[in-house]
Amino acid sequence: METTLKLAIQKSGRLSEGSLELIKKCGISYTQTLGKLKAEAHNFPMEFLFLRDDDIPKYVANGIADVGIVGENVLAEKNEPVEKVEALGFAKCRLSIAVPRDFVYNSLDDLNGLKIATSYPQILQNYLSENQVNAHIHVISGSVEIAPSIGLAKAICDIVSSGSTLISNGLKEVEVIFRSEAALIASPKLNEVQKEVLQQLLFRIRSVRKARENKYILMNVPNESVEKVIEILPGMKSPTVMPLTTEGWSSLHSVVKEDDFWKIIAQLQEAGAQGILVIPIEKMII
Ligand code: PRT
Ligand code: ZN
Repeated sequence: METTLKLAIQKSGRLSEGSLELIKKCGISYTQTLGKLKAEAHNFPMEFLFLRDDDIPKYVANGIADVGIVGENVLAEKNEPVEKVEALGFAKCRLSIAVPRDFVYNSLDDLNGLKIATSYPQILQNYLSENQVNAHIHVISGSVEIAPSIGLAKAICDIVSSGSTLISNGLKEVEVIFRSEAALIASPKLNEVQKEVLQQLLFRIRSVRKARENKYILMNVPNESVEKVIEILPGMKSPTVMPLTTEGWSSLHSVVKEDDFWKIIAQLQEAGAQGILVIPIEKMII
């Protein structure tokens, strides 16, 4: 198949698994050879480039790749001329300022005059400037969390997910300055064919993500309770109701949001629903 769109994804790291899983769920298959930097899709006009995440915005900007999957934090930090096409909902994290546990912190003013270690000088500088804080940014490329304990800086600004890294380094989170998730980015210079392929990819991504948020639900309901159960179900459209061979009972099918499901389960049972099955949906096109 002729390649038209080159997609840059992280070679190995926190974005790799989510990126590859999404591609797979989109029905795009490829053979990855260990150690290789490139792979070609078998059934979609796409080629993959496996890169370090920090390089992805630059490569998309200069045309080595056409589209890419990267954290919004890296995208904001690198500030390359690329377009954010879609947030993808995985690799969620935040960029936060943290100080030693015994630091008496009341407000951003307490950071004035301090040295803050970070790998995100651009985002941090923008935030400090917006808030009229005068602090010194000390750029380090890794292990930012150890900076205060070795006397390199009084505070840090780093990626936080569960928060356990901060805690185990004797730090506390005091300000969230940026929220991030993986995003699909694209070069502004795509040709018409590439734009069309990107739209096809986006259509698949949205179908996969919609499906992931929703569940197919089936249950048996006594006929006299059908109306009541339908009222409880926040379904896509009106649910399907089919008679069961058992006299006086119906089978009811619908689609519910996973989050909603947990809220309504007790109400459904109370209304008389039995044999409730909740089934994952592969793709959802609406
Ligand atoms: O080698 P390469 O340069 O490609 O990878 P990398 O080491 O620079 O990045 P990687 O794989 O660590 O992260 C890639 C992207 O994943 C980041 O740019 C974020 O968008 C996103 N992400 C999501 C995270 C985290 N969660 C995360 N927890 N990136 C880093 N962390 C680190 C953080 O730096 C800190 O050391 O995890 C630690 C904090 O985690 P908690 O759970 O203890 O709070
Ligand atoms: Zn990186």
